Amino acid sequence: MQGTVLCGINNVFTVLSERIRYECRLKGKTLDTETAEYNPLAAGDSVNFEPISLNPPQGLITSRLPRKNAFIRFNKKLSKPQTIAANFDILAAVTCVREPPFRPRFLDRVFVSAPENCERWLICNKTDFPVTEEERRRLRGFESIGIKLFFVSVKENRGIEAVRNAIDGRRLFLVGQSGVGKSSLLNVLRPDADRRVASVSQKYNRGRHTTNYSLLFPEENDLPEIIDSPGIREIEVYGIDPADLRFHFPDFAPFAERCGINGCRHISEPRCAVKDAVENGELDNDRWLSYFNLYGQLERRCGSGQ
Ligand SMILES: Nc1nc2c(ncn2[C@@H]2O[C@H](COP(=O)(O)OP(=O)(O)OP(=O)(O)O)[C@@H](O)[C@H]2O)c(=O)[nH]1
Ligand SMILES: [Mg+2]
Repeated sequence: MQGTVLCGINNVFTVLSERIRYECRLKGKTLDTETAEYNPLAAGDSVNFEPISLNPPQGLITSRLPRKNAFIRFNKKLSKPQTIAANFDILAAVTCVREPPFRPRFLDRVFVSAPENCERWLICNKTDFPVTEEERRRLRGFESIGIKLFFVSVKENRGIEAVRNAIDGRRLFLVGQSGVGKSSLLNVLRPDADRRVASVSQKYNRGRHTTNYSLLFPEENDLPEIIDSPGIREIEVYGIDPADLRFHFPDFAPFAERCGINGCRHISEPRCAVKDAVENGELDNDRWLSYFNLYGQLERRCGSGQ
């Protein structure tokens, strides 16, 4: 049988197939996937499985079907790639400007890690807090690289309808730092979800995030299909050659054409038009810093063979 992985906790996976939720384990110790991964299956994966009982519904997963896409980060602690979600149509980075503070460079890393074959959204929640001109400018910058921007407040129920309408029957994946309100947003889009939310100070006191595993809420009763994920503290990008990183910064392209050196890395080369654009304010210095930091990270990892 085929089914969809809703979640996986300690190698027990909930697989939905024909409206029945099966509690599944892997058949054998590991799945035959291409690379050494921390988790071979993530919320959103399609799998083949053998049902072993119906009461309660249980099964054994035999293989993973080819993925359309995935959101993968490099887990530094485990030294392995970790898949947060798979097979989604829209990746929505959720952010806010206060509680927790705005971290645009974190968002840069999310979008660099996003697969190409999905729509990209940026949802700025908690707009009941004032957004400064500087913050607004940085947020608008994402629009210029093809990201759809929403301003919402779950607390004041503002902007939610626009998000709901834009989903349009597709699978939405919510990702972002802890405390920005991913689960709160999910709860208003899917009142049946009833996911636990907690204040940032509560999270801090508990020393961990409120949501601790990715969970897919499948399409039901005309409600949108959504994957909620645990807050990510850091994103180390994965699977990008440092030389290709510049293609993930399309706002650099119009300037890069004028660089003095063919294949300029925009790091320390002379006559670099990207650096010039940063210096004369045509390009955001913070965007270049993101690029510079990521370049270093990728190069170090390349050098260490990971
Ligand atoms: N002021 C304000 N607070 C909000 C808003 N939306 C959510 N919150 C609060 O922000 C806190 C964190 O919300 P969560 O939904 O748990 O955040 P999360 O992104 O799911 O966090 P993790 O599960 O830890 O990744 C809660 O106290 C929410 O009530 C909003 O629009 N405005
Ligand atoms: Mg959450």
